Amino acid sequence: MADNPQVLILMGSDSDLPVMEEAKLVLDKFGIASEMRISSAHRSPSRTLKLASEAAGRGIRIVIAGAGMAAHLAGVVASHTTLPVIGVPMPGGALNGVDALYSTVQMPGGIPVATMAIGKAGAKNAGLFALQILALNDVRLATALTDYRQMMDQEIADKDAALLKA
Ligand code: RP5
Repeated sequence: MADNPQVLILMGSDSDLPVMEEAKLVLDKFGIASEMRISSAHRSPSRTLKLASEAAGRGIRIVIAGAGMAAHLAGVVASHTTLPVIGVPMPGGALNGVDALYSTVQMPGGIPVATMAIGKAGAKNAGLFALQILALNDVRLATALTDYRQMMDQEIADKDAALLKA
């Protein structure tokens, strides 16, 4: 378990882990400590309530919540904390994540969830979005994020140059 995690990465099932690890990878890359936990809005509601309501008191600053199917995890967490909650809809199930996308994004006015794309791209962006929030008060992190964008830009330029030569 990481010391003093700033970001709590929650997921509804261990089957979500291969996707949600993308968020942790990004946070690790930028040196931000996070904690991954499993709790379900439906199968373990009391545990979910405890994790959400105690998060701020433990020093957590942002919660990333990923769940699939009738995905209520991010919304339930958001209803029990005023920390920013970033939702990641999981792919899979009969509707391959569209159910989770709608369940996560369609929050009633008053309890926001910042919803990312379905699957690994969404989990990666959840990590980056958390970093962007933390960077508001962290110049080192803001600079690292600018460098990351420049690196992506350079990668595209390199691929374009290689394609031109091929
Ligand atoms: C959701 O149901 C979980 O977040 C997961 O995406 C989905 C299926 O869970 P398992 O049946 O694989 O545990 O609550």
